[in-house]
Amino acid sequence: MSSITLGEFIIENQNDFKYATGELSRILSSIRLAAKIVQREVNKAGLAQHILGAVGDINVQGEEQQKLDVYADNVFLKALANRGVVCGVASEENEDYIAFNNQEAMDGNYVVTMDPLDGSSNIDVNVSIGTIFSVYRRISKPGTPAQLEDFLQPGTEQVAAGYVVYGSSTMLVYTTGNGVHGFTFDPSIGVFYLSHPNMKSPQDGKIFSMNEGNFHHAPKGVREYIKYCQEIDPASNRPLSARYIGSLVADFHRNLIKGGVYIYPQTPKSPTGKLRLLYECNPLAFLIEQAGGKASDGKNRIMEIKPTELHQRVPFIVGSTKMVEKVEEFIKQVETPTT
Ligand code: P6P
Repeated sequence: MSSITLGEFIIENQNDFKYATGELSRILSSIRLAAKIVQREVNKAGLAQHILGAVGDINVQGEEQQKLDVYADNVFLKALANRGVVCGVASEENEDYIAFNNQEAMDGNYVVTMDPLDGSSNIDVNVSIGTIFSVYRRISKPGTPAQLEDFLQPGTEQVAAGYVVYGSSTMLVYTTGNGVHGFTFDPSIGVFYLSHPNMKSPQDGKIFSMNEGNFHHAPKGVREYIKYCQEIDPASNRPLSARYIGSLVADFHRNLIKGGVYIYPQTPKSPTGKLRLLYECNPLAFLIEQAGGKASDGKNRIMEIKPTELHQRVPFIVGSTKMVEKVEEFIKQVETPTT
């Protein structure tokens, strides 16, 4: 493993960033700090009964808030609020966006969208979970509180995005538009080391990830694709393998490294899809495109969708370019059958 730490890497590469004023470096450093704190709690969650179990509150997604969800949200908010470069945060755990009200923060030029602990239903069964984040430059006037318009920007406006996967090891993977770089945490000294420089998504793969409990309710084009994956055709390496952890960051991370496609389509329970555009789909779309892959809603490039609300959901197909395009092809065939 490289001996370059995340901190050194951020500093060494901050001039790649067109607004290189050190502000983005400070944001990434605050995310690094928060990730270390959350990692500590996630890794002892099995022991720390005071953390486990649902708060009992229901978050805006209608899901029971696990205490670790709430804890992670607070840790990231505090880390971001204290750096004076972020004026506001939109988080899965909060119905409205949070506009920091101290003057130093209001002078900040950036906003962050985040899912502080995605896949939290897996917390008490010891399955990998993750944090997902996006960074945008604000649109509203510096020196004033953040506004809704700052958060409703298309994903093409992201200046940075990344995730932390709390798994067999903890990794932080991010991009500032100059490739995707992965760092592995060494808990013995509390440092993230560069372990996966310049990550690239294989253009094709043998893994498809979908909750096949939704199979019969998914759009026909998606059903046709899943059947295509299951057919026997050695010439095209089929059948493919189904791998679905039920934790987006873990499924995404595996597919990014090995090649694969993750599909969360429209379902009767989630007629516009389950995953949220602002803090799940857009950050992962930025990362996968930077790694040479693709992300769409089945027809449109995820990052070109203009958000209309904070917790907007979209159908999400993300991963190896050839696999995403195959899904889009099946969807198109069903919608525009050849005569
Ligand atoms: P289902 C977790 O709640 C999440 O947002 C993603 O991490 C995960 O991929 C998906 O939902 C799982 O949803 O409906 O398959 O349980």
